[in-house]
Amino acid sequence: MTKIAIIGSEKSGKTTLAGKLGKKGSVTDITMYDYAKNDRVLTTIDATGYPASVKSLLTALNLSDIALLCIPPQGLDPLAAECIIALDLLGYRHGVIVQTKADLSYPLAIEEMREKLKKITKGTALENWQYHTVSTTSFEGMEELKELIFSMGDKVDAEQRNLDSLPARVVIDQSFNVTGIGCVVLGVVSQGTIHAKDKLVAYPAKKELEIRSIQMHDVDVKTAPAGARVGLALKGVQSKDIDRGFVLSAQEDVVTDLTLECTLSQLAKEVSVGDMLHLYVGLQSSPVKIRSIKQEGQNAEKAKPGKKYIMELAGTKEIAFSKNDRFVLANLDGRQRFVAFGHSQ
Ligand SMILES: Nc1nc2c(ncn2[C@@H]2O[C@H](COP(=O)(O)OP(=O)(O)O)[C@@H](O)[C@H]2O)c(=O)[nH]1
Ligand SMILES: [Mg+2]
Repeated sequence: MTKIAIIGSEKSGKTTLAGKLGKKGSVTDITMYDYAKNDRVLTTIDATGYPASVKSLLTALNLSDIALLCIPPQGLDPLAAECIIALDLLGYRHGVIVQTKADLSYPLAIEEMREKLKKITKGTALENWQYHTVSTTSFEGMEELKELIFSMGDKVDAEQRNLDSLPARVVIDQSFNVTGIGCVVLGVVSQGTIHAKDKLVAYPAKKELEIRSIQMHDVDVKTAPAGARVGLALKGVQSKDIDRGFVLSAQEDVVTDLTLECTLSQLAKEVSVGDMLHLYVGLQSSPVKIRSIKQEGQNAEKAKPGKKYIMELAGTKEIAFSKNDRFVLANLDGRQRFVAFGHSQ
């Protein structure tokens, strides 16, 4: 089961490409496309709410294992650069830089663009990503792109087998009520293995529940491994108790204020004590105010690009997380909105 996010700047050909990789399904601020044939199951997520919403971008990336970053012949613009910064802050491991609309370019220009992109992404999480050229008009490179996605998907699947024995966590992206069944949620098993009849808790609300049944791509299954996109019928909760971003797990930390060890992006603007930022973890977000900034034990007024700090953040809503989760901070008023990544102290 392979899950990919298609991201990039406006008019880079993302939605057209997503439409060629599967059948259009649910639409919120992300749009899902499904494909299933023989053993191959592919979910493609188009971050349709981006660039208006950075949350849409982070949601698509968090629900996926592989990112396709689309760059059209016009090249990199500030939004594509913002996507690269987001991928770097997330430490996003698997992806392809897709040079789109090949029919509007020519081989030498495509090659030059590739060399330029390699320079720009040097030292970032995208440093070793593969490049691929496609056109959804002439279909050049489309079959090869699918093969590339599936071979990367096999690699991701093999890696995810190392997560199967961890405590189960399911990240929820949709919750609704089905007549005669009750609360049904859709989400991704981010680690561990879930089974029908498992008793878990929905965080951050701390609602106890039982998994009544599990579906993977509309097929009933008894268990689902790490990486699976699942539909779960739940006992003990109502759909209104569960929102996008909730985590089903045996144990999570729940806080509104927290202290993060943060590393600012080289390409972020400095931030100051008292600034309002947005905090993201998994599919959750909360506005936060910077209460204090410390560098090597000393109080500081400002945090500067490329440097590491301990920041105390005062939030406005409860968020659930586990020890190794990666947080992202953004300044929604900025031109380039991503600021930092961090881990809880
Ligand atoms: N010539 C050409 N046009 C394309 C290609 N892919 C997309 N387009 C066009 O580019 C425009 C933007 O595409 P869209 O998929 O909506 O881009 P998005 O904003 O990134 O989702 C539309 O008019 C598409 O028809 C392509 O491979 N070749
Ligand atoms: Mg689009």
